[in-house]
Amino acid sequence: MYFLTMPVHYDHKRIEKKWHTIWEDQDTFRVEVDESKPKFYILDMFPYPSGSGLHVGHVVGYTATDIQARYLRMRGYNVLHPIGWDSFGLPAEQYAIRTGIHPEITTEKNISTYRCQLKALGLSYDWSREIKTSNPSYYKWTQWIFTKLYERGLAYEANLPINFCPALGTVLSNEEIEGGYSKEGGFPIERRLLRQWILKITAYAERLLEDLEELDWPESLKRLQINWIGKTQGVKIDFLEKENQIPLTVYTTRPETLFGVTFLLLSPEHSLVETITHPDHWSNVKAYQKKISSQSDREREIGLTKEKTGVWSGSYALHPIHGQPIPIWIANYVFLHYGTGIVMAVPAHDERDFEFAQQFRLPMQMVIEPDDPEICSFLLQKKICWPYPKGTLINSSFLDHLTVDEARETMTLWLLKENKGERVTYYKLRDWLFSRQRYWGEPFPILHFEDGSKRALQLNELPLTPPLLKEYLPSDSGESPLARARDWMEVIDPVTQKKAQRESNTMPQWAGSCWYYLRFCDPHNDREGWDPLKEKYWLPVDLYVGGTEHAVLHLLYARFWHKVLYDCGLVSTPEPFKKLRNQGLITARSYQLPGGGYLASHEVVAKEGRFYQVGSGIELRTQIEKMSKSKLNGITPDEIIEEYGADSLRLYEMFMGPFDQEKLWNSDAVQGCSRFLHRFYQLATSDKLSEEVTEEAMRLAHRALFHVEREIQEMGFNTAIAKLMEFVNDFTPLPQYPKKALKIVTQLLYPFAPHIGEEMWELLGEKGGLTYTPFPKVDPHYLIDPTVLYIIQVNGKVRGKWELPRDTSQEKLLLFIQGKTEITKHLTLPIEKVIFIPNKLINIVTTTK
Ligand code: ANZ
Repeated sequence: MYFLTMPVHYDHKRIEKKWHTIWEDQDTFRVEVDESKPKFYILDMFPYPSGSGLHVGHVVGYTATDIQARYLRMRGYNVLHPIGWDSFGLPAEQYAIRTGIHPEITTEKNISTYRCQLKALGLSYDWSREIKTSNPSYYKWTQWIFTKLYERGLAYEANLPINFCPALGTVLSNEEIEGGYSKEGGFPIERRLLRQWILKITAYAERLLEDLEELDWPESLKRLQINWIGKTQGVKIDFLEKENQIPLTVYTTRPETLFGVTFLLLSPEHSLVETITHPDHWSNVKAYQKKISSQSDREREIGLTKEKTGVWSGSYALHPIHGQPIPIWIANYVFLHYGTGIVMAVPAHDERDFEFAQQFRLPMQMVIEPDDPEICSFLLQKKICWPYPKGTLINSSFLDHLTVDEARETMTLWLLKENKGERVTYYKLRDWLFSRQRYWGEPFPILHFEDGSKRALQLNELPLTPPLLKEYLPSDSGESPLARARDWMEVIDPVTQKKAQRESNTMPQWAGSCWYYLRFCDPHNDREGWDPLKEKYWLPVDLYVGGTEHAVLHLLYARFWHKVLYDCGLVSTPEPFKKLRNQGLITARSYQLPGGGYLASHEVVAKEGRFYQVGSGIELRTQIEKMSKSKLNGITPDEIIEEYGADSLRLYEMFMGPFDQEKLWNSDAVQGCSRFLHRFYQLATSDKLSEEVTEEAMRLAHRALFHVEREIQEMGFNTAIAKLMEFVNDFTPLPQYPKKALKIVTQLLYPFAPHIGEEMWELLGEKGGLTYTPFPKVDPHYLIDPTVLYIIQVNGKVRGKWELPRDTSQEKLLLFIQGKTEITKHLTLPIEKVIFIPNKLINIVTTTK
């Protein structure tokens, strides 16, 4: 009996260490351009090496790409699978401010932690391509790309109202603030005017939109990008301020509602606010502007459904058609950077304007009548808004009786003819605020001369490294700490011999990640950012995997830079990332004491669905949320690897549920995966192993192959693993373990659990490792079922169902039936005819008497 033999212990520590050494010594995953092979470029969104190291949530994406990489190598692809570090960033600088320790030192320490963690997972990266964005040999090229943008007029300076955080001493982007406070540290934000570098991403709005179509990205993600770019087509209409005839141009997508305009709205930051405000109202308006200045546009946009605020300017504008005066207001829901920053308000047909009009008791004029008379009379009675662009025009002079669509076109043509309007396309996308007042970022390769002119540094002057500082705190004026290093800031330009000042701003963290996938093609090139031949071979990235937090900005910024490089003739594809997939979030339970303060899971006991502090017995509040260091609910891969090994961890991460969905972590469940690997390992060490092939074993192996391969291709990893488990269940009871069958399934296991995969391959008598062993091919013969379910009918009534050998003939079937009383009892009358459908059904028709 086979279970009498002692199971061989699956020693994950020994096996994983052994294979790490072999892979490292043999440089197994190192790749070079090889024109004889098809290429496949698999990229992870490279991490920011934070102080807390990796938690198991990060591992989901890394494991998925590793599975793909290992699978495709066996399929004969030349796979580029690199990793590096997005190593500029605010936390290291904040730490430097507190401790005086140079960010470089902190960053390097964090990187070694990350590197060890990733290596322990057995990820098949080509480590010879490791890069970090804060390395001068890397950011030399980030600076060089900036000079390309500058030369093309895509980088400019402007004084902009920005979100300034006095406590952090820096400008923050809209995404870095929440509710008027910085996300990092929770400090208050003010709006200030500062000289900034801005990148003209809006010049690429249309292409960024259009080219999305060709990409194999999740539809939801494309939609986010489409909305962010926010293309609209409408009309600009000229109004005049009554007193001084100051032109006020509004942007509308609904010109047909022009007769329904009852007031105009200006954005609080609009440059015309002061000019058009009546002097008696100026102090009111000014106070209002100050109040608004602490909120960012995006926040106001998100707060759209919330409170609408505003103030009257005391002035009027003249309606462009009938010339009646209409009041001009200032309102928080009008954005400076969208359209013209001035809106014609139509409260009867726009919900925002309706709410505003209600609040400030402003008049309403209905100009569209819904076609349903019931709704129409209801609206008239209740005096509420009809926001749908459907119905017939009323109260609108020459537009009366037209449908909304007809009226829109008629009004547009009228405005064009009268020279009172023009057609325009607008994008919600705004230019990219590209400078930060920080130390730990790429310095701008720019010299400012005394006469106001400037020059971008040439390639031979790069990299421009920042000065060594002792103090990293920005100055009170909001200027970057670099501005304090006078020796570094003030130079005689070697090219023009003129006195010059360096730029004290630095680039945002986004910069380095805009092009890192290009550097991976040729990471050690010191003459060029990348060799065009290597770029041509490797690009585009065939599969890009990362979290949804980068769904908009990183991807948009990287696509923008790529397109600029494409226009410069420096890259060969218009898009960088062909296929993209997002990993789902891993959540974990957090436990909080009633008075605040979190506990780690080992300090908690569970009883009947409730949770208590060990020792004290105090009941805890619990929540399922994103893993985080501060909530003590983060699990590190290290602790799981120590106990169960990397293969079990990898397998569990993939088995938890569909790759792109949110999943709840459960450390205890890793054990199940570990047990499964143990059982798998027993097969390869069993004395039932045989050189002979059995039909049954091959059938199980080929069926597993068929399903698992398909699932890998579809990123259906959890179902692939379920199939492997099914295989082990079905295979274990077999009397013999044909090696040939086991080898096939070992190759299937290898992408998921590569260490044990390699070890089993060796135990099965193979040499030379699995990485480049050709992947097995499905033999369709084994997919065909040897038995089929036959339905037996008598006179059209089902009397029985049996599993019988495939291709059983009619004669054999009738013979079989003769032995079954449950059928023969219905066959008392002579048989008239037999209807036989091979591999399906037999219907025996008898005479009626
Ligand atoms: C009159 C009108 C009547 C409008 C109506 C809408 C409905 P989308 O379609 O999202 O592009 N708008 C224009 N500029 C704005 C700004 N800077 N801040 C806030 N809102 C602004 O939105 C276009 C519509 O948003 C425009 O059409 C304008 O209101 C408003 F029944 O004009 B509409």
